[in-house]
Amino acid sequence: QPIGIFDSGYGGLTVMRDIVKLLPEYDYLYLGDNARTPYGNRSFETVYHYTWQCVQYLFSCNCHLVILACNTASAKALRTIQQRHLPAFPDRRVLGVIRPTTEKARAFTRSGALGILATQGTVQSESYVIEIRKFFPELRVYQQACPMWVPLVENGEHEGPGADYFVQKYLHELFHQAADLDAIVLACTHYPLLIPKIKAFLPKQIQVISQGPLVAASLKDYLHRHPEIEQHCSKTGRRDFLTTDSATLFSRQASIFYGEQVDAR
Ligand code: DGN
Repeated sequence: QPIGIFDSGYGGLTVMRDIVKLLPEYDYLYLGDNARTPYGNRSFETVYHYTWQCVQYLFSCNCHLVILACNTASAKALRTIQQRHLPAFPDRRVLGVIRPTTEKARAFTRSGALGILATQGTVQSESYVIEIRKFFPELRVYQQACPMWVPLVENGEHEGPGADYFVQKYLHELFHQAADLDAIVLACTHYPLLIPKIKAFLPKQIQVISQGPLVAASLKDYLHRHPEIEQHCSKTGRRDFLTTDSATLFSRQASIFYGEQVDAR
């Protein structure tokens, strides 16, 4: 009974990497919906429909706990899945990546101004703004969609000179909204791969927050607080990787995100 980790494609592997580092003893089953990626610009209905299909598949593989390691899916599908479907599955849970990030948001910033960089879909859903306001109404949240960053990473151009232009462009647009921003959250699974470029364009005092370690810490805490779910999570250290598209292609590309060789099925 592995812990299921779902993403629209490869990006969730950056989150899984941190989860596995912190909780290596558990078994994990990753599912990337590469055949239908990217989710970033798709409608609410489509993202919900695709995500629920994949969650059901992970349930059928005996996952009692599924992490939506995708911001777009967490923003557009998580709540509907939890409310509409989970009552029929009393011993299954689906968690996202937005709550583990937003509940820590106060610690990110001293000035009280926080930037959120994400896909168009995540930005339009306003999920980060709404969640942060719930916990920390005193924070000012500024969002910036970065639609070119996912394609740059997916095409292996994130370290090349072409990335400089778009990294600078979106950071410039974000800081144009509020000059006193002192922390930015990379609220999309792909963006940690752009960290060297992002940091190169920012003054040192600006904090750049990746979600992976936050999600991993939150999962550890969740498993501790929910023994009724934890007991269903097997611990043999196994990792399996599934994709809705070509396994060969997935295996070739995945190591960029996961940091080590992946053999997908
Ligand atoms: N995994 C998505 C996210 O975190 O928003 C990015 C990839 C995509 O589907 N656009």
